[in-house]
Amino acid sequence: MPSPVQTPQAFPTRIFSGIQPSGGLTLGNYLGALQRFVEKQDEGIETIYCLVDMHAITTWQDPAKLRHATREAAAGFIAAGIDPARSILFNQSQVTAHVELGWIFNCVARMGWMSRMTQFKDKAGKNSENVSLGLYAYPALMAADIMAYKATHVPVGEDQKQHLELCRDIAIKFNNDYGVNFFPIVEPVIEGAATRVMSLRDGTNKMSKSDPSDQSRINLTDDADTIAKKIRKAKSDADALPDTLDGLKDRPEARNLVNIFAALANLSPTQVITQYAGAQFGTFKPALADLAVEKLSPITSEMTRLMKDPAEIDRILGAGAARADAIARPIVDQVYDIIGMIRSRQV
Ligand code: AQP
Repeated sequence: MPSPVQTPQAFPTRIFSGIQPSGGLTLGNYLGALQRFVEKQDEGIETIYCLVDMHAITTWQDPAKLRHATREAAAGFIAAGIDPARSILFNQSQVTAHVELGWIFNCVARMGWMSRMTQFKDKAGKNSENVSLGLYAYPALMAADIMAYKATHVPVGEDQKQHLELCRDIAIKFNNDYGVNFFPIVEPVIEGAATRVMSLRDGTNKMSKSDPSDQSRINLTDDADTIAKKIRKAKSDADALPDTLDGLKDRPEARNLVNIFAALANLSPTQVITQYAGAQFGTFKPALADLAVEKLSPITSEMTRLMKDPAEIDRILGAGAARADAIARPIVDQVYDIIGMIRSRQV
């Protein structure tokens, strides 16, 4: 019987996070995740960012569109400020350690844990018999993505909190099952004014790349006119903005627009509400549209420029994958040794 070892061991701070190239990046991805990725990189922390294409195929993807979306997401990361020399930027399928550890974690995670994942319930809906097994197992692969690097911190939007709790449970169970203190217990980094950006059509639904309505989201590829139009048409209400955040309690669409403003302007929602107390949406929305265009247009233009050279994007992803593999391979090899796999193949 292995003895549970829970001696706290210092793991060096290492950031890992990913985004699925299951469509174009949205303002939700940008404010909830990408902005944080850039901040962490600029703080000088070791940062590893991954386009999780293996997660994307948990729902069927047209191969040509998947390739395009992966390159476009890479362009989005770079345009938003990720420097491939300082951060490791790559696509998941080029580093096989992820799926290898993912399988091992499938054997660690419990069915009961997976069944409680609300994102699976939301995505599968009434169709749970017909969705892929991969969609169900997704959070175990996500835990492997993080643990293949022994990452300690994961910047994410609010919707990923439960998956990170599962990652912690898997790491704890692995450490206990094998009597080791091998994996760190990861900390979610959920920061900023817009950790859950909501749909522009319905303030109770998350803004999502896969929402059938393009009007529900701002894409990082939208031009200035489209961004301004989508914000002007965003669902709101007939009341003026209140003078405290409490006044937005039952006004999800208004709250969402205030949060988006705050995140884009690098202010707190309270500062925005103080500035716009008493303003009608006829005043607030154009101000928000101008701000969004000012912040997003340079990113869109740079993405367009980068997408003209897909071979260069592929080169960056390949170089990032080689650096990622150099970290993950020895970790996964140690996992094989811990769990009792023979590794005698000559390389
Ligand atoms: N609306 C959002 N607000 C704040 N953060 C968000 N994120 C996604 N949507 C929002 C954060 O972006 C990171 C990458 O998410 P993902 O694309 O890998 O998966 P997702 O959460 O399932 O995003 P989508 O847009 O809803 O994708 P689809 O439609 O393909 O399922 C995560 O950190 C997430 O929190």
